[in-house]
Amino acid sequence: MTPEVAMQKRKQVIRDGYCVVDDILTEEFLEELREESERLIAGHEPPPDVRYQGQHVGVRGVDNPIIQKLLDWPQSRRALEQMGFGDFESTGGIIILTKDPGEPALYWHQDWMLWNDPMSCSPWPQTMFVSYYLTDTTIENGCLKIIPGTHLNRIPLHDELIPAHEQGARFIEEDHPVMFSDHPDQVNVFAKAGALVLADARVLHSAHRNLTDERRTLILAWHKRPMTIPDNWEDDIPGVIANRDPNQEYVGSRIPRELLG
Ligand SMILES: O=C(O)CCC(=O)C(=O)O
Ligand SMILES: [Fe+2]
Repeated sequence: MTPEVAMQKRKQVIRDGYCVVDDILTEEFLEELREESERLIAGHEPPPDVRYQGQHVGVRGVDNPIIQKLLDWPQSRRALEQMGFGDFESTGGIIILTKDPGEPALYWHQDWMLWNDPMSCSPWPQTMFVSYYLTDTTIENGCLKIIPGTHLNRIPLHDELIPAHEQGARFIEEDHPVMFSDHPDQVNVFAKAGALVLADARVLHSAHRNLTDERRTLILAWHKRPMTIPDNWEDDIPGVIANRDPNQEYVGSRIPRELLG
């Protein structure tokens, strides 16, 4: 990435809540990840409640050298640094998420779990998923959809959603009219295999159903930065963050209340 492109991607993450950086993984490493993910999936019995996310296999780098190699992948590290996100660290593991042929869509959700913490309204990202799709993604095979800007700004959909994952959405019906809806502002995120898809945990996202006869596999690695104002932040800092007490404990919550504008 040239410095200009990196700056443009950084701005996109801050403004829209996501970006895609092409050509991060080599074809050889992708092949290794395809084989390893198939091996891990074969030894896994998916619990029925995660069917909207697919297999949902969690693997820690300390337990698997190929996964550790992905978490340490120099091109990904370099891309994060070039975008000014060098203070993000992986949580040490990944989740393999699949959509097998015919499997349903993923519901609208966001993944930030600290909505009681003033840091929730940071104009910079605090938690991001670093995702790699192992096949090219299209509407037909279940690509990601994102509603740009929803990490910072409330839209009516926020107040109509059932909270993500274990907090409710795993147990909804496949024809839920809101959770699986199309939104006029949604963007389909087409990712080439080996690209890095970066998104702010707060942004509203979902994925299409897989209408093809091939499995769509995603390896998702959560990354976090410290609960501080970034050293390289030059824009305004919200008052609630400037005055935030770092020693206070905030009860976790997946529901955006007053801290989402
Ligand atoms: O399947 C995808 O493309 C996205 C997965 C996701 O956002 C999640 O499981 O939280
Ligand atoms: Fe998600």
